[in-house]
Amino acid sequence: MLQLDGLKVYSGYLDEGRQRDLLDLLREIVRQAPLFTPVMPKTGKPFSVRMTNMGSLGWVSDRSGYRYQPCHPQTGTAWPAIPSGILKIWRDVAGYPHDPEACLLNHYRSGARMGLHRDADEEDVDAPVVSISLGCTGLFRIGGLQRKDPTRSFRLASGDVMVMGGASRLCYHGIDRIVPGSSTLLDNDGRINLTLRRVRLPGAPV
Ligand code: MD3
Ligand code: FE
Repeated sequence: MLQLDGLKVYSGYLDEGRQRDLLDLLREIVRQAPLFTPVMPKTGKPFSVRMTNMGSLGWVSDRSGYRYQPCHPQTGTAWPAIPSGILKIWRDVAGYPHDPEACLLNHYRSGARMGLHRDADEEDVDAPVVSISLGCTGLFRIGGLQRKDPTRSFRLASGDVMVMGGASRLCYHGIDRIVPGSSTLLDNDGRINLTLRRVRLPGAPV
């Protein structure tokens, strides 16, 4: 286990069988809430990553900005609930007494990446973010509280679970690239990352 500044990586947290079970569950989720391609605020430039969500709130990005909302931007229906098997992982590793409202599913195809950014759309920044990786390895990069701070990088492989708590919660981070051929769990060198998040402050009206 790697640990620095509230960041913990549980390498191989999910064995292959549990990775497959989780993937089966996610296929059903994507049938209910299809992947969409978010675009950058203002410019409308599409992300290379496609997304969907589970939970009472889901993260979206469009020309008007980034935000959490209760419904899918294309179907207009509520996001599917976060499956209990996924909530269990949060309860096991988050060390936080409230369940997440949001589970963002990021789907990377070969060549997809996620630029350096901070997760700053949540009110409850005392809660950690929990990430679950499936499929091809992602080259993850993390820096400091300022964009110019030095960064380090490491690999997130299928079945790895990462907890970003404490100071690391507000650090810049991104995915430089996907390592082709590193997993056969998903077709076509795909990678899925789930991020579980608290959005509202505990006790805030729903
Ligand atoms: C570090 N996702 O969805 S997960 C994101 O692999 C996001 O899809 C990446 O960054 C992915 O916002 C990285 C790991 C992760 C998630 C949240 C963090 C790392 C983080 C929040 C703060 C610091
Ligand atoms: Fe992020």
